[in-house]
Amino acid sequence: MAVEIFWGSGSPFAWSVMLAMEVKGVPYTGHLLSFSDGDLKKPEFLAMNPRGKVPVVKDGDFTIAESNAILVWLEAKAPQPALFGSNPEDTGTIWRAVLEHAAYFQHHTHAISGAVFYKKMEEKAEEVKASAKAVGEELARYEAALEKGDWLVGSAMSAADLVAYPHFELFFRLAARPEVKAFGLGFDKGWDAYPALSAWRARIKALPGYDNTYPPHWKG
Ligand SMILES: N[C@@H](CCC(=O)N[C@@H](CS)C(=O)NCC(=O)O)C(=O)O
Repeated sequence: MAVEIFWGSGSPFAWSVMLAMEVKGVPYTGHLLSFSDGDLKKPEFLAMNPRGKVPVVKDGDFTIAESNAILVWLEAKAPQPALFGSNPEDTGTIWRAVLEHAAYFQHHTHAISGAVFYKKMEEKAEEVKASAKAVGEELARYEAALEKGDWLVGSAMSAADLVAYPHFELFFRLAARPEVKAFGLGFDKGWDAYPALSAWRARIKALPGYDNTYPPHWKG
């Protein structure tokens, strides 16, 4: 039986997992859930993940939530191509990049996206500006890293790339909204302000199966 993925359109965490499935060539059946219809809070979903968050993966009787945990499970199930390195040094460095992204990038973009989606930009202006500054500093780090190599860690694509990429797409999409531009957070040029990141983005977009993972509600 194919692996089942419960996901939501535009969830960067679910997108990372789906990209990893595609890259590893693991067949999966997707179950697209609706945030607005409350699918993630229905008893049958909460039985799989009491936190009511996507992604969740089911493989027969085994169920697992948390995107990074899913990636590690997937790596053990389908080791090639390796996403967590093939020697101790690469594995440690990839994990460092994955954890740094969670610790220093995601919660800042989360603060900004929360303010945008809940229309609280004015109310949370200080927090939004502080987070935008932190995001800018982190993007400069990523740009510098990608000026030195094609991938975030070492010479091959890894979990570090697949974890970070969807969050960048989501952030630049948010930054392009008129109400965010009006706030003058400094990201009006979007990806174009980051040539090395843009070249990396093109490499990710060229991955096999990429189109199957693109958020459907962003299309067209
Ligand atoms: N740490 C979790 C984060 C998952 C997460 O926050 N998912 C969001 C979508 S991007 C979600 O399901 N939110 C629904 C909610 O919190 O009600 C992971 O890595 O999987």
